Amino acid sequence: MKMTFRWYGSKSDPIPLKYVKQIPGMTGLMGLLDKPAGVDWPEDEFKALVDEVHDAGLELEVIESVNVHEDIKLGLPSRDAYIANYISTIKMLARNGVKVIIYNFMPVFDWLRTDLARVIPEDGSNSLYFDEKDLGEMGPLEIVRRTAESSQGFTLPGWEPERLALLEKTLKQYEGMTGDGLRANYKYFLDAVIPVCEEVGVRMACHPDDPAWPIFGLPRIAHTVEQYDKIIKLHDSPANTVCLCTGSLGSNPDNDVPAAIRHFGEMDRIGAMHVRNVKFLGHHHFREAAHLSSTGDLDMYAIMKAIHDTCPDTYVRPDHGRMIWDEKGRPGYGLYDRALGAAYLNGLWEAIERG
Ligand code: DNO
Repeated sequence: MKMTFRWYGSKSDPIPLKYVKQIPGMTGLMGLLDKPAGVDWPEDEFKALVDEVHDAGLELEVIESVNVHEDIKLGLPSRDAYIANYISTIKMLARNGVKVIIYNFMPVFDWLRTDLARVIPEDGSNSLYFDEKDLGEMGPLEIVRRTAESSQGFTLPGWEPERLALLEKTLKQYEGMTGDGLRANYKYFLDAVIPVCEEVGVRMACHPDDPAWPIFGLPRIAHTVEQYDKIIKLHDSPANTVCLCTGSLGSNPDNDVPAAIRHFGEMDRIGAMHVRNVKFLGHHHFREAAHLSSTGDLDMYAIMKAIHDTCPDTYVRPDHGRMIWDEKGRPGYGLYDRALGAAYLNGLWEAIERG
């Protein structure tokens, strides 16, 4: 296992890289460049990021959120130009040492919550929260407005202003799109990019829908094991993999997360792992918990054991943390609780290895 940390770059992340390096066992980052979907990432900017990360004594082998342009997901004629940019970015990242690219194929929205700072009554910390009932009352435009307002001035992954400016138009374009239609467009994308990944030695890792069910009537096709099996078959290759996010898949109690890890781990189809815990509060209603098993509903030992047994060399990062100790930061991406999460996951790992 390689323990890593999501980091947004020194211009936008208040956490100094030196602090990340000081978390015990931290080997590198899941990094990103803050670029709108569809853009060919500039090599000079990326090289500067690589140098900065290496100077801090960390690796940069995983990149997140190379976002897929909506025109690709919608299957519009303009998709070919965006796919060409995507391919150029893949080649550039590979030239600069990247091994895994995490992306998603969710229409319009990336992850979604109805409250970014819900107080946890037991200890006064706060965390990301979702209640479908609140969503019903809000509607897509309202949820976007609220999320932007409560993001503490930080851009959130998947909630980039350029994308949201077009929201109304994009929602209209999806009218009538079915799961099969979206999958066909996904295949077109994978058929173009996966051969390039094979050639340059990069793996694409698809992040699950979060939460793990359709929202606002939009089709979503990556939130169960069966759906991921289909995705893998769309273009069967060791470079077509899953970013298995325990908290996203685990938001639906019907998903057996350790079994899912074992299923894809045994097939060598896990490119990266996001590891966090979830507390169920009712139907389509949950909040994010501390990483410790007993504070939520996922069995974190079983999750780490499944990684250990089936994909021990994969990249892992502690996922969203709570906001604790009065830290001010990007919701879900503070330093303190993610550092505690990494330490806990490393502790489980050591016990599994030695036991
Ligand atoms: C949320 C993140 C996701 C993930 C993207 C990958 O907090 O885990 O935004 O990075 O879905 O494209």
